[in-house]
Amino acid sequence: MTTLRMEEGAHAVLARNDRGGYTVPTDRLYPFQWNWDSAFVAMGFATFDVDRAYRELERLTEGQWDDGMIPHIVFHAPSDTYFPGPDVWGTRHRIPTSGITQPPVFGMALRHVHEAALASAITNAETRTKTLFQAALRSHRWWLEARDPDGLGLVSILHPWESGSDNSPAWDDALARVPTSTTTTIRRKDTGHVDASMRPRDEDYQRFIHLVDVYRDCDWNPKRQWAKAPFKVADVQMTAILARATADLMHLAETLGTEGDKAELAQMHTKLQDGLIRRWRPSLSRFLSLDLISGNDIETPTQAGFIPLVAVSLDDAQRGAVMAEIERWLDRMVVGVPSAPAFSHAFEPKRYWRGPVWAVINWLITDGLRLNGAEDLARRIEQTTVRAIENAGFCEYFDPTTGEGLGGDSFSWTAAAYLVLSG
Ligand code: 2M8
Repeated sequence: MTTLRMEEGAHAVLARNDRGGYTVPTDRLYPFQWNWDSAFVAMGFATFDVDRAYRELERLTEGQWDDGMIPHIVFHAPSDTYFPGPDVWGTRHRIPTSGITQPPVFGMALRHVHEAALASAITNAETRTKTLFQAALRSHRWWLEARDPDGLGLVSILHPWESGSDNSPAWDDALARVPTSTTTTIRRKDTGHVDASMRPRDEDYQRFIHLVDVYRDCDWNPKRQWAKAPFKVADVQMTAILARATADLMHLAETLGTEGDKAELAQMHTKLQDGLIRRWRPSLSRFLSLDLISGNDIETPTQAGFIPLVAVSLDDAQRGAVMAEIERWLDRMVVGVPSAPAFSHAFEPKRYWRGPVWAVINWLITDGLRLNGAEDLARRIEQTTVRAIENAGFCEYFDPTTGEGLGGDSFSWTAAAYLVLSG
């Protein structure tokens, strides 16, 4: 298909998944608004409809909690095709939401949308950006207070769903300590939409829901959750996205923020960058997350180890090492970067976050490679991603060994990634 036809196809996917100013990731499998999906989708909309891009972010902030947290799901309208729904979460927000969060791509998206608005001269852009900037700033404050109370310069996830890489092999050891017992009855819906072999296992769901039960019993209070959490990982992917989004907010603050905002953001940024730099492991050529319960580095190789490139400047030796390591992960793959490498014992090329390629992850990795001067490698990854989408369609994710499209189809963030990466 020509690029133009594909662009029209991407627009059609976003239109089909539009539920009135917000976009569901895909029909039925994910029938609500998801946090980081919407941030990527807003950047996709910004390539052709800046007003709609703003709406996506504005509708997400309707779910923002008074303490600043932007939840991982906003349940704008009821649907019975997804588990766990609002009744399981039992949060008390005006609009029902989940009780956990997701990677704060929001700040990156806001800068992107604002710059698109300046280029297209739409009215009210400054006011809209300012309101969203304040929402983003409140959410970044929440991250540091609630998820880095000990001042490590690293933010933690208390649930694998927060990472966005739900069943990543990186969580295997930490998740194995979480009991499989639940007070909530598990009624999976996902395996009714997608083949079970491509989804997390039942045992993963038992542990996921055990964690939801624990935090609901804490009344979703951040301090109580922190004290009770049986799963607590200082995640380099999350921290890198937060650091990068903070840099993007600093950029916006130059023209839209107060002196106080600028100073606060600069302080956050330094702290997060310092935290990330300490997680570099030269012997593995990657950044490692830290299991705060065992105190151990998480050495299992996953894509998360490369995401800090979006936030830190590598020195020459680090840049060469990362590039060589990524090349090793691409070896014999039809499309990379796999979410776990083929040489890992955990590699499963079709099972969700345990090997498949995700277009939005490649978007982050190529962005980080470019920031670090690795233009050729970035372009190569971008081109194979675009080709995989052209061959297989706007699928949720791709088998790196064959390029086969997997999971849900007509997927919003894959359409957004196509618009941005092929542009
Ligand atoms: C997947 O996660 C949800 C839970 O949040 C699920 O499987 O039920 C992940 O791929 C996540 O990163 C993504 O945001 C979400 C919606 O696309 O689906």
